[in-house]
Amino acid sequence: MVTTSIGTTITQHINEMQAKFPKASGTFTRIFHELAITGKVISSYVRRAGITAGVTGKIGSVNVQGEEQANLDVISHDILINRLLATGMIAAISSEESEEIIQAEEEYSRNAKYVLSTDPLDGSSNIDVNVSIGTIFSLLPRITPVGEPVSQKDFLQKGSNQVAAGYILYGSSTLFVYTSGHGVFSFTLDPTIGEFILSDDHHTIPENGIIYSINEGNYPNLNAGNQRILDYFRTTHPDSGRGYTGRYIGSLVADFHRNMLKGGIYIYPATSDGKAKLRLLYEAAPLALIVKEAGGLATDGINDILDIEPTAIHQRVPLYIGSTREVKKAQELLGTA
Ligand code: P6P
Repeated sequence: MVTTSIGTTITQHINEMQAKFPKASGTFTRIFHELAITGKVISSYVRRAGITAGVTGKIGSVNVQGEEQANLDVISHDILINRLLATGMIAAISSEESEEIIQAEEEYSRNAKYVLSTDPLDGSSNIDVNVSIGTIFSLLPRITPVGEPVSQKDFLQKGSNQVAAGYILYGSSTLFVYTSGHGVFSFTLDPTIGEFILSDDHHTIPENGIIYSINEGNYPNLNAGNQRILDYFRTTHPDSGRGYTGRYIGSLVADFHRNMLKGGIYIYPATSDGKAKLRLLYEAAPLALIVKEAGGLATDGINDILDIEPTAIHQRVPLYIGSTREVKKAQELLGTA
């Protein structure tokens, strides 16, 4: 018998989640519907990057991070900003691609209850070589009074204050993964019908793994503690008597997602001069909320990522994130466990 069921769409899922919370006003639901649409639109650009003029390549400018901007960075930023602010449910957005926070223009948005931090397209240096890339988002409750302009302090909240976080992975398939504190849900985009279909309704990360993900080329620039970590993962898997398996494709969302499924650790340490690369608000904190909900850990080497009080919207932090055993081992080797 041919099944006619297409499974649970993200729309159904979001509506069902709202129904579980009688006091829910539907604001959250509206935001997530729009995030799903945004994922589909960005995915459509990513999937035809090589054949649509103006999508690949660099635009000849650098973002606030001093990183060259790819066309698709700016396209993704524009899509996300326009669609999410148009909901009237988001008061302002902080984006990797914009030095300043972007206030909603519409008067009605001044009363919105949420702000959003985002990396619209992380790993964009991989676009032209067809490696998976991703969108990361973090939803925070605003703390300034509604009706007043939003300020940076609405964004400078600990990661544990996030009401939701997620990523959209443009890989061999397009995945939408999120948590709002009630489990980690994963949806796969069915391109034949243009719908995200529920593919995992309670994702957990293995308590331990065999994978370590780090840019090995940074070894000479690492302090002794981080070199100890790298030496360990290269040589000493506790169950096999040899080393872990190195897997690193230089795209955080893709590396993180693989380790969420297979278990292991992703590390982007500070260099010995103390410089970190990854951003707290729209990379480390949202992924930390997801991994914690999935049973894993995320730290800057000393503190739980979710406990860090941000001081700047583009603040960078070292990141050790993944299975509990490997993250704890990394902290032990750093001497901070
Ligand atoms: P490196 C991409 O720019 C990114 O922010 C992450 O997606 C990725 O894991 C990391 O930087 C790669 O950095 O220095 O290894 O090229």
